[in-house]
Amino acid sequence: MLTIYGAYRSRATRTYWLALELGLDFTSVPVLQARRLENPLSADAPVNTLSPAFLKVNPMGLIPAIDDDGFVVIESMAINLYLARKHGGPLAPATLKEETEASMWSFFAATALETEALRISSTAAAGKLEAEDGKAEVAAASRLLERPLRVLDAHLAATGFVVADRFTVADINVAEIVRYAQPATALIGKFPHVKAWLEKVQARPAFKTMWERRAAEPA
Ligand SMILES: N[C@@H](CCC(=O)N[C@@H](CS)C(=O)NCC(=O)O)C(=O)O
Repeated sequence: MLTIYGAYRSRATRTYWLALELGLDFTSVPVLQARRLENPLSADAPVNTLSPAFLKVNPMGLIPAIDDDGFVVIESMAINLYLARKHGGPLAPATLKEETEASMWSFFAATALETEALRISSTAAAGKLEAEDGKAEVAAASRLLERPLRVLDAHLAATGFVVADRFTVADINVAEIVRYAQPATALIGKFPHVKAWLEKVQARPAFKTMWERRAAEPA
């Protein structure tokens, strides 16, 4: 049995989206980010990233984490690459080169895009996109995202997908990071292939199911 520890309002979305695409039978154990709670260690606090029971699963205190029949994996990119490889099918890399490209673009997204993209999503979540300090924050993050997004845009121009010419786990891993920058519409508008690809992958039924579940969680 596959258990996913996480919350739909967290990086666990990428794992939930993949699990839904693969049609996996999984149990979701809700684990909230400790920073959302006033007193995460109080006896009546919901299970969170600082709860002793969860720290036994992931001593880093971060979500997502999975337990697949006793095999525990942390780090969202590794989790997704593992699940895709295990379950195969068109979402999984089919060759060593595809597997390497899937890893390459996943690491690219996690290292070249995620930090700055999260600055944009945090600004949007704080309702500050129109405030002066929010605009400055988005402008600074956008400047740093231009180069990697230009590289991704040029890459997507070839097939419209991150790896090969079909939708794979790599699209999920990269799209769920680029999504954090989506509130910066002027930035995303500069990259037509990125914009079209995001619209295409976010129209998938599994994404929509994940998104509805996310919306059902308290903000
Ligand atoms: N590199 C890790 C990062 C995981 C991470 O930072 N998760 C956040 C939620 S999005 C978390 O658990 N934060 C703990 C907290 O805020 O208490 C991954 O991709 O899995």
